[in-house]
Amino acid sequence: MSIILPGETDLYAITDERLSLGRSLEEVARELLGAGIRILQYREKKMHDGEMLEKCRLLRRITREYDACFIVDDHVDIALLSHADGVHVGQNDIPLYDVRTLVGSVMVVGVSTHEPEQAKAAFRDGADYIGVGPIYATKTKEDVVSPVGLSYLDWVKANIDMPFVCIGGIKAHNIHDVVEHGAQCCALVSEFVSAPNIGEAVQKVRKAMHS
Ligand code: TZP
Ligand code: MG
Repeated sequence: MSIILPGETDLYAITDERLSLGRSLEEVARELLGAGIRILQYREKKMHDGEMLEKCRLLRRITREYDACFIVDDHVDIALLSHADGVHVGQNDIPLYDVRTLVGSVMVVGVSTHEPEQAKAAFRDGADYIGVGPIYATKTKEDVVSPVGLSYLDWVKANIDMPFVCIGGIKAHNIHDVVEHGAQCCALVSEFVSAPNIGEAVQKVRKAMHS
C-alpha cells in the first residue's frame, strides 16, 4: 500500500497519452516518478477498457517501484483489477456512495468538485479528497466546465476540512498564485506530459510553487 493524499505531497501528476509527444506511457511515468512525483493518476478518455487495464497494471508495477500512490480516473473496475490505491470520479461518473460500496473503505476515493454544494456533498459522503477546479481555462479536458477561478478555492479553504488538489490550467507561471490562495497540492497534465524534458518541468513547477 502506498496511499498518499493531496496535502501530504505538493504535486499530483495525471497522464494523457495524446499529449505526451509520442512517448510511451512507461517513459512518461518513469520521468515523472523519477522527478519525485508521489501521486500519479492514469487518465485516458478514448481507449478500450482491455487496453486501459493492461496500462494500469503496468503503471501499478512502476508506481510500486517508486513507492508512489496510483489512482485511476473514472473506471472503478479497472482500479480494482489493477490493485490501484484509489479511484477518482467526476460529477457525472458513478456516485461516490456507490463507488464506496464497490471499493470498500481502504481504497482512496477522490471526487472532482466545481462548486460549494459539490464539495459539501463529497465531504458528507466520505470522499478522501476533492479536486478543486478548473482554476484556469484548459484545453486538456473536453467536457470541462467553465473555470471557477481562485474564488472557489478560497471558499474551499475557508469551509471544507479535507485534503484537496487544485486542477485546471495550472502551469509554472501561475502556480504561485494558486499556492497564495491556500493550495498545498496541485494537479497538472499538459505542463508535465507535454514538456520536452519532463524532469526539468517538474523541478521548474516545484520551484515556482515554493518560491
Ligand atoms: N479536470 C479539471 S481540469 C482538467 C481535469 C482533468 C484538465 C487539466 O489539465 P491541464 O493540462 O493541467 O490544464
Ligand atoms: Mg470522470
